[in-house]
Amino acid sequence: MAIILDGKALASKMKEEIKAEVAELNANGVFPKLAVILVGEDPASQVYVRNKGRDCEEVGIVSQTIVLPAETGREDLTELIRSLNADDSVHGILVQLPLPDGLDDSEITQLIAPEKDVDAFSYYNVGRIMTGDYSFVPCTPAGCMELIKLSGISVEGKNCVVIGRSNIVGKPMAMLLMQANGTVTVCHSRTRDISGITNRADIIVVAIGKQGFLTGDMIKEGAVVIDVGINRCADGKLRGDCDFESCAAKASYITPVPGGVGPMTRVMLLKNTLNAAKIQEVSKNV
Ligand code: BQF
Repeated sequence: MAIILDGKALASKMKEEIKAEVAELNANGVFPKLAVILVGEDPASQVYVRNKGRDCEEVGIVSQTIVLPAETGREDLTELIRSLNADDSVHGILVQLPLPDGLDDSEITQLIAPEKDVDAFSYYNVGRIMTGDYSFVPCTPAGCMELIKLSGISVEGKNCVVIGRSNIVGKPMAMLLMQANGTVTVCHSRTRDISGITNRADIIVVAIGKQGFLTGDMIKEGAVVIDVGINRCADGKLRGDCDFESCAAKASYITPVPGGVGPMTRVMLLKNTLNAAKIQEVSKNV
């Protein structure tokens, strides 16, 4: 029976540390600030944005949420991001994705100044992740890595399998595991014989958005299962991409949904914002 990795508890411990660091910066006259832009009225996005504001408040990071109508044009959004880029009091800028129809997620994301890009989606920050020389990591893969490390799980030399190849999770996740000296295989919708690959994995990260995809018969005894999936089911409950019961019966460690990767993802945004503030304030003083 697997040990359940309590992301919620680890995240609140990390929050306390971040809170202390923010207080220290405050004492030196630095007030870390995050600007969050929400375009439109997608209910899930509204919840995520509200939570981001709350998280900031809890650790003493100043946050500003800017809500724009779904019909906002790219010119207006561009103008807003330009003004936030130029605003010295703002250290981090985040555009909540997905954007409504008519706005291109990746085009808009690229407008954020790299030093304020706390989601690390800009090409500059993606490139830095690729080379292993980075200050921001996309929040979800960063949260997974932190969860793995804080749980005392070693990646070095392990067979790591990432299921999913998105730019936001799968690809950067593979890079971070490689950085940590894992041997990494990335599986996706065209992969043949996924079971043959997952059955040899020591560490599996699932991020495909298919509820219950990874089942116990696909993993080996003692595997570590990190579940990134967030699927809202017909019964109103959140479930992950793995079939929890059958995987937990064989795994050594497993993350629950909710309460696993999600809370770690949230806290990594705070960490990236704190880092952004530190870096920008240092560069102001030289
Ligand atoms: C949990 C996100 C898809 C698209 C845009 C805790 C979150 C989720 C789950 C959360 C996500 C997913 C966020 C749990 C932020 C993660 O306990 O299981 C927290 O708030 N997330 C987002 O801002 O945009 C998304 C997923």
